[in-house]
Amino acid sequence: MKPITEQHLRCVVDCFSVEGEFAGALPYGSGHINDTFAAYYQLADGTSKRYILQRINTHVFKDPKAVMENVIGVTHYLGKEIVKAGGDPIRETLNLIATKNGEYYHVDEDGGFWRMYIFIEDTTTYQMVKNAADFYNSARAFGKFQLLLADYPAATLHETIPLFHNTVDRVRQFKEALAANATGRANDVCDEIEFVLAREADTHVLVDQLADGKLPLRVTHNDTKLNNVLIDNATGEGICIIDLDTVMPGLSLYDFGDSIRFGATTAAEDEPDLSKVNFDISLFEAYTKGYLEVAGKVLTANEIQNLPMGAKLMTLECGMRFLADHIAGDTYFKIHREGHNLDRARTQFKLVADMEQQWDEMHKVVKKYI
Ligand code: ADP
Ligand code: GN1
Ligand code: MG
Repeated sequence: MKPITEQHLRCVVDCFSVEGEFAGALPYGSGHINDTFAAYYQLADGTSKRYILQRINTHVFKDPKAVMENVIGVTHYLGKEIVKAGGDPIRETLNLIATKNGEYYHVDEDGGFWRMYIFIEDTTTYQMVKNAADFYNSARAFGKFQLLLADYPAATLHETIPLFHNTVDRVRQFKEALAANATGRANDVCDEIEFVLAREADTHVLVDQLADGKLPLRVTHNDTKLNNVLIDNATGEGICIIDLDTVMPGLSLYDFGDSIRFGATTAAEDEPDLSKVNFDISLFEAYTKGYLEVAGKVLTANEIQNLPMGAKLMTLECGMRFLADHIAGDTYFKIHREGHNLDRARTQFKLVADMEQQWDEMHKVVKKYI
């Protein structure tokens, strides 16, 4: 996608209906996909206010209009549910800012898709779990998100990335990247490739149960990283779930599993020193407790039984995606150094191996909170 100049940003923000004088925008956050900025405005009373300004990654989201239809539908629905429950719809869900044309997105002259959200102040997003309490609180927030959307008309949602968490299809895509070997890098990562291929049979476990009607399709978030929940600075609670581009029908196990792969670990997702990367069963327990306390009442016995498998498969899948992108030449995830996607892939595989070693303990933890 085209680099973004200050001039370009000025033109874009001018299309949104915002009070005050635009004072500049700075890159914000550490998402791997969209271009995110904090846009600052000077108000007449001398104070300033900021907004989140984002350019949707149209290489990843091929139909950005469909993404926006989902986001509009889901945020409006959540706003109403939050009001019904006596909550604050401005802090507890994302709120889109309209453009001067009364739309919720602006398409620039290069075809870039832009949107703006109210900036939810006095919150923090963590790139790594600092303590079990934050992780527990994030679990409750993602559990609540799923409950609030339980009656959302799923048929109206667009599948913004087809087969997003279909682990069987992810293996197919992985093999495609291997066969193409666009960078020649496949030759240098034989152990990692072998690690994935040795677990190919596992990748069928959840997909097959979904096809056989043994696991229910729900409205899920599908990108439940810790940095996609805003933690309230005052209360420590997970107050708002953000990054709604992948809200689609999916499995509860995808949401549970993706949180575990990112959070129940002793190191960052991209830690190059694998001796620092370990699956942390006490963090797994904190998350399981929080998630089941809130979402447990609607989950089936079979979903609960499969929580460890959700964790393992989402971790394997993510590792496979990072490795495929490394081999393909880093065309999907943003990278900030040479070999970044390979480092990311290796942490995921280390976590998978650790989970396999602690498989029985993981099941024991789940049983404790049923
Ligand atoms: P990406 O899809 O690239 O991950 P996100 O939508 O997650 O982009 O946004 C990136 C970061 O911006 C988040 O991790 C969070 O720190 C911050 N952020 C996004 N939306 C808001 C908001 N409405 N209020 C405050 N911070 C936000
Ligand atoms: C991406 O957008 P972000 O950074 O929250 C990716 C997720 C991966 C994650 C790995 C649309 O999430 O699927 O799990 O990176 N999002 C998309 O960190 O592909
Ligand atoms: Mg994000």
